[in-house]
Amino acid sequence: PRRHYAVRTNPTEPLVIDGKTYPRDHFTNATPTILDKLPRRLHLQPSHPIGILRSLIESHFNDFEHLNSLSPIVTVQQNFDDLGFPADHPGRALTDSYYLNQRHMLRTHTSAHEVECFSAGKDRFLVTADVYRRDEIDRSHYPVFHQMEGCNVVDPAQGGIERLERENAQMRAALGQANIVIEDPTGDETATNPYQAEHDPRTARIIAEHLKNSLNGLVLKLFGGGRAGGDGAEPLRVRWIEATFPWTAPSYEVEVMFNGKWLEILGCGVVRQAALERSGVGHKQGWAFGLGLERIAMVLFSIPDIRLFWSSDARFASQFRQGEISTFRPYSRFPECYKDLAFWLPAQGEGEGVKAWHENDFMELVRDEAGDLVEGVQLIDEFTHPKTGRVSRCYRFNYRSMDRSLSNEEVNVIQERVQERVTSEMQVEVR
Ligand code: FA5
Ligand code: MG
Repeated sequence: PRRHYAVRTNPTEPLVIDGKTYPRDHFTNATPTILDKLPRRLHLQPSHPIGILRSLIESHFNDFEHLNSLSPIVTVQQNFDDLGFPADHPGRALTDSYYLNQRHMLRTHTSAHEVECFSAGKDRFLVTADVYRRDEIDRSHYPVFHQMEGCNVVDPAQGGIERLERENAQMRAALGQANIVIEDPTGDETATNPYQAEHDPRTARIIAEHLKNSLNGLVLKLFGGGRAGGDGAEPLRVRWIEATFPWTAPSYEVEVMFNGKWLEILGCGVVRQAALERSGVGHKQGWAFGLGLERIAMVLFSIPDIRLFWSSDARFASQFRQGEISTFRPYSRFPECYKDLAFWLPAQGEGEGVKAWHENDFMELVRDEAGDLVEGVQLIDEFTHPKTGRVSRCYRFNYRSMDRSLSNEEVNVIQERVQERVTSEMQVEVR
C-alpha cells in the first residue's frame, strides 16, 4: 500500500480531458500541474530543440511512417500488460506513474503504442510523444519528457529477412567508412541475453544486426559532426550494453561518449514473439527501440537545465532554427533563493489510515505548488530520534526562475503553502 493524494481542484468531480470523462477512484494521482502539460506538444514545434531533433531522426528513418499525435492517455493494459510487465513491476506504483484512474494513465513510455500499431498492420514506424513519470526534482529530471519509438518488423515468408540482409550489407559498408568506434561486447547471444527460443538463431542474428546497424548509423548522424568526434581526429565512441525489457529479447542499451562522459540514450531489442502474437501478427519478426529526446538535446544544444525546454521566454525560443543544431547561449541566470524545511515523518504504522511515506509524493506536491520556479529539492539531513525512533528529514529547496528575479516574499508564500500541504496531506510534523 503506497500513499497517494488526489487532484486538488474539484476533487469531487470527474476529470474531463479533451472532452472525455474519467471518473476518479483510489488510483487518481495526476495533478493539474501535470495535466496542464498535455496540450504543449513541444515535439511538434519545428524550431524548438525537441522538434528539431525529432525531424532529424525522422529523416534518418525516412521510409518509416511518422506518428506524432497519439494521445498521451493510454490504458494500463497498453502501457504495461500488453508488453508483459509483471504485476509487481515498480513502474506500476502510484509513486512512479500518473494515473487518471485504475484503468487509464499517462503513458510512461512510447512503447505503450507498439501493440496498437502492430495490430493496425504497421511494419515500420516512428512514434514521437510526450511521456510522464513521477520523479525527483533537479536540473536533469522533469515529470514530462519526450521519447521516440522506432519499430521495424518483417514477414519472413515475404522475403523480409533477405531484405534486412541486403540493408545490413549497405549499412555495414557505410559504417566501415565512418570515423566511429563501436564497442559491442553483447555480440551474438549470451547466456544472460539469449535469442528467443522461438527464433532460428540465424534469423535472430540478422534482426539484431539490423537493429545495431540502424542505430549506430543514427548515432553517427546525430553526434558525428561535433565535439563528440566523428569527423576530426577523434573518432565517435558508441557502446552497446546488455539490458532487460519485458517485451524484447535480446535487449540492449546504447551509450555515446560526449564531452568525456558516457550518455545513455536509448533502450532496444528484438521484439518478443509473445507481443507480436498479442497484436495478431505472430508471423512477423523484428526490432524496436525507444530513445529519450531531452538528454540528447541537452548535450547537442548545450542546454543546462531541463526546465528551459518549457520556457516561453523569447530569449530561449528565438535561438533555434528548424533543421539546425546550434549552441544555446545562456541569458543571465537569475539569483537563487534557498529555503529549508525540516519535519518528522509519520511514525511507522501510526494510526490506521497512514500509508508508507514516499519521497516522490512529496516532490509531486512541491511541483504542484512551485511549478517551474523550483530548480531542485535535496535531502540535506536525516536522523532518527534515539528514544522515539521517529525519523526527521530536512530538505533544501532551491528556487530560481528561468526568466526573472524572484522576490523573497513571493518565495515565502510558496514555501508556506508547501509547508501547509505537506502537513495536512502527508501527515508530517514540521519542526
Ligand atoms: C524505456 O522507456 C523503453 N520503453 C525503451 C525501449 C523501447 C526498450 C523499445 C525496448 C524496446 P527507459 O526507461 O530506459 O526505457 O527509457 C529510454 C530512454 O528514455 C533512456 O535511455 C533515456 O534516454 C530516456 N529517459 C528515461 N528516463 C528519463 C528521464 N527521467 N528524463 C529524461 N530522459 C529519460
Ligand atoms: Mg534505462
